[in-house]
Amino acid sequence: MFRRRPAEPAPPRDPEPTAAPPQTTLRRPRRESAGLGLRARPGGLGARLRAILGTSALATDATWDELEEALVAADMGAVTTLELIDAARDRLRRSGGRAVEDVRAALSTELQLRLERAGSGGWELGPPPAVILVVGVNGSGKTTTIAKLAARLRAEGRSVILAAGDTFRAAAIEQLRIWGERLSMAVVAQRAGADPGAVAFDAVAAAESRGVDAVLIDTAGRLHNKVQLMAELAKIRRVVQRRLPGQPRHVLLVLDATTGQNGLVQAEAFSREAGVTGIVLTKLDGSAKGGVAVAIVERLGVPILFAGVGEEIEDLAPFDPAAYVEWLLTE
Ligand SMILES: Nc1nc2c(ncn2[C@@H]2O[C@H](COP(=O)(O)OP(=O)(O)OP(=O)(O)O)[C@@H](O)[C@H]2O)c(=O)[nH]1
Ligand SMILES: [Mg+2]
Repeated sequence: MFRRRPAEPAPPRDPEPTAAPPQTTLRRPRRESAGLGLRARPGGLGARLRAILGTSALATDATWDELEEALVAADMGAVTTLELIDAARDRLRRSGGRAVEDVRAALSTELQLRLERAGSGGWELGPPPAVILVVGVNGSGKTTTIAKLAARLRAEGRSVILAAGDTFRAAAIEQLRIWGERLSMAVVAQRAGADPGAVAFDAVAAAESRGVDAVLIDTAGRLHNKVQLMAELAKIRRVVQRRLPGQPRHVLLVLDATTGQNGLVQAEAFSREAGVTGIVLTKLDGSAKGGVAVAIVERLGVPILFAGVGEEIEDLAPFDPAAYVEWLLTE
């Protein structure tokens, strides 16, 4: 799921029509295989682990202390790290292992257990139309993720409508329209400043009457204040629910991996108040740390469903805990 590719500077956000990326031939979403194309990360956790575990054949207390520091430095968070180290030590004690390769294996197992504990793969759409609400702070990658998901769904043979629920900025509506054109997909939009609930309602109604499989609703990442933002998201959910009981099927929280532990506080707020069912962790390609995924799942109890690994339409991979842990501990 991760590829070897040098990090590139991000282009400016919210392109106006003239600044839109050149029309390129859309490639199909990449096919995944576990561990495919692990990306090298200078200064990543892997190098640090090799240094720590390479100094002696047997793990000592000092080894565990150094591991603890390395995991915290990789954004795993102090609480998660302590708990993880304890669990890995326990696991080794029970197995009688003390060699450094046993330490690595124990860490790997415990990491995977934690990532899988919140469940995984829960990405069934159910009966059409499936409504997918996409939330997250501004700049986290919501709109880009919607385009990537739309392309993925279409490659699976499903029809999709995009809804421009971020009515806060005209540029946001335009950005989704551009994606709609590139993907040849219908975009339901109103003017800037319109009620996002009304946009969601229109999109759901259009999906019902046209027999569309999935509605992806973009939302604002920032309003005048947080209370307003949460109220707006709640209203969109209510509007959808009233029209289609049991929907939205998914509320995806888009989180930028490079914001590390800071992002987690915001994530908790969204998770509590917006009824988040799954996470998309974006910009893993640009994150030298990346350990935040573990802290997210531990703190929110919500599974990571997809990983954003670049800015192109195909740069979205189903989150595979085993491949992720391998990448985290190796690169
Ligand atoms: N490297 C990288 N860049 C990404 C990824 N996902 C999104 N981006 C970039 O992040 C920037 C912001 O993405 P948007 O999709 O506009 O973010 P947003 O959450 O919709 O932002 P607002 O509409 O302002 O709330 C853009 O430059 C994207 O190309 C990713 O997985 N990797
Ligand atoms: Mg956006």
